Amino acid sequence: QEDYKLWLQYAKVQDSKLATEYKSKINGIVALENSETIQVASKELQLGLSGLLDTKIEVQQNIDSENALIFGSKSSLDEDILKNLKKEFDQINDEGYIIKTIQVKSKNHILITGKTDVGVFYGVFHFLRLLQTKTSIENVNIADAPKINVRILNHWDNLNRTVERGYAGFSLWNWQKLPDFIDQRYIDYARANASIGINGTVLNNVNANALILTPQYLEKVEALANTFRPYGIKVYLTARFSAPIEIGGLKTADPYDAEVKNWWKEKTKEIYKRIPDFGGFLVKANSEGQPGPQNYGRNHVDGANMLADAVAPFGGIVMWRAFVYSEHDVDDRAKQAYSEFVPYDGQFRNNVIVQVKNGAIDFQPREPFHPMFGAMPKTPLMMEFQITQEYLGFSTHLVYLPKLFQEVLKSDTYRKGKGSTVAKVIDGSLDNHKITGIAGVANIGNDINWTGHPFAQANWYGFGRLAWNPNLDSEAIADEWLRMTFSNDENFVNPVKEMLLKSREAVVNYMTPLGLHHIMDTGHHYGPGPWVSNLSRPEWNPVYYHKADKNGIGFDRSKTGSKATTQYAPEAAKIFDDVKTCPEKDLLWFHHLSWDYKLKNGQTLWNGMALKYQEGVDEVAAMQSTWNKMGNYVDEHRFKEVQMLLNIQHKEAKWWRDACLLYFQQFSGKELPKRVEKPTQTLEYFESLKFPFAPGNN
Ligand code: BDP
Repeated sequence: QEDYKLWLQYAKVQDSKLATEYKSKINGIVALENSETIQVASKELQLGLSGLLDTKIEVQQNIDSENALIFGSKSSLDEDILKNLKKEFDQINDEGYIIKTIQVKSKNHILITGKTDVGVFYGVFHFLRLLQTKTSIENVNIADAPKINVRILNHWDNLNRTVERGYAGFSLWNWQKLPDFIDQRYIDYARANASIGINGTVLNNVNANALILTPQYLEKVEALANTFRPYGIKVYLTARFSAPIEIGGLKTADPYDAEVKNWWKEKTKEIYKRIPDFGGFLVKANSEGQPGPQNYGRNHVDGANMLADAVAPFGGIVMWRAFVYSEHDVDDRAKQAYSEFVPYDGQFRNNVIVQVKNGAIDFQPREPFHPMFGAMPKTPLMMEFQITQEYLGFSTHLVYLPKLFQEVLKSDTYRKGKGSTVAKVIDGSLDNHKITGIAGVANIGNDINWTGHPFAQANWYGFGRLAWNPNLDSEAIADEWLRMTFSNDENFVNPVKEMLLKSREAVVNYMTPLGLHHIMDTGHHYGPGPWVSNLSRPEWNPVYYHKADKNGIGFDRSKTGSKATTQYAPEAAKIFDDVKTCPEKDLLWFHHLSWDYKLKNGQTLWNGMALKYQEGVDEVAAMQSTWNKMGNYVDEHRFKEVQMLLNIQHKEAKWWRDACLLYFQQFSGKELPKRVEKPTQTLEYFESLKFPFAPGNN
């Protein structure tokens, strides 16, 4: 089925001129080595080329004819080839690659090489992408390398195969059948990840279960690690801080306790004995009920450094999450992670990297960049994006997330003057860090199409591409994804690309325009719930975030309010503090404003907000009409699926608009502007809706 194959469809090249060019340049393929990685690269090339060129390409032992596609790592190259590649090799790191037309004995060939076999493999995928996206391979000359070292998926998968915030079925990991049964899915998962340069995977939920660290499970983890290794993917696990008690029989998990330290050292040794290239641990500690060092009067540094010392002898790392907010002292939840972590700058071991969500609250449709980025120059920080759409309509709504990712990566922290972007913080270039990382909370499950919504595949793809190079443009990524996944026909690519690029703003508009946030319903986070005010912790309630009353709406985080803006560099703080310079997209994130406040377009805040909600609904209608014209370019199955999903999205966009506007209207006391459709139900009706079957909420 097409949707299982993701962006690796390898459909026959339709353009006959190009097909002729490709065939003439690829007479046969020659592997210079025989490692496991080169073998899977060779298999991928054969699969890809046989589909794209609709003919079997011979595997040759030697370069005897002209126009061979030669691939192998640097160490396998002859001196006369090598001497012409010095400049290119200088440009790339260990995971980079070179794709170049070369001459051997005055005959032309295409060479794919790199410093390591995995680099070569990435080059193979890039080469296939050229053919998948209609690019000429006449005189190719490409040298590329990843800008971030740890490019990793975080699976929030539980051992019972439910997936926290997962909307694409159950976990891929079949713990019952492992280690002996290796599902083809694991291999296809690895291929898909390798094709976009993802080189790590955390198999289990950050709300961790210590059982994963028992020998019974480690045996299964080992089998997965062995499966993924040829594809350049390292396995990581979450470490439950209380594991020494739960599975180690100790009385405490205090990081100062000698027995506890020793337990982790021994446990780590045991893991590395099975998995010599084990990546390390991801830890959620003292957050939302998870145990951590604070249970013993210690702090994040104590906890992280203990684990770091355990993995250091083996080259492992610890990814320590900064997603913390305590229930005490909540004048502003947005300030808590910064307040708790920034004072520790410089105290973490050098194999600890602090993992920070893109914004200070929690994966909202839009958040300003997290103030921690740039604020801890002596500590490497890694980005945590959420690919799964917990707050953006699950796998029912079409939202192209690379737009969101790019917006965050391009944000200027001003920490070292203008141009100190978040991308430069996480690629290590701003503060000269050796370890760099970016994590995406996976949207993958065992649904046939992997991600629930066929278009959610683009978010997995786009995450990987931006992890490789955070400066890539989300539009270019959309272009290549569409071509690889569906069709190269311009009549398809252009309108659907536009639909993708507008989709993120559409969702912001019909859910949380103008900087609103966290106004979704309780628990499952699906659908509107701006009225919710009954939860035990104040900062769990939507009313805490929008603060609507008859005087206005919005959370004042400026210097007249919670002063969260002071956590940004002065230049950024100044921009956010002043309503005149604060970007309107973030207005109600930083300011509480009267309903009559005049927006830049001259509308009052109330009218402007209502019109944004309407705009969001209209944008979804436009997406529907675009898609409805695409039947000729897409297989019937995916065409119909997307059509049905867009219909739901349209219905639910109206639900968001009507529920939010009716609710806020109680405070504004104003009529809806003419261009806004009249709600068809009452506020009471919307408040009464319940979703007992929402997935991912466990
Ligand atoms: C929130 C989710 C929750 C996660 C938590 C986290 O609602 O399920 O456990 O983040 O990131 O977004 O730890």
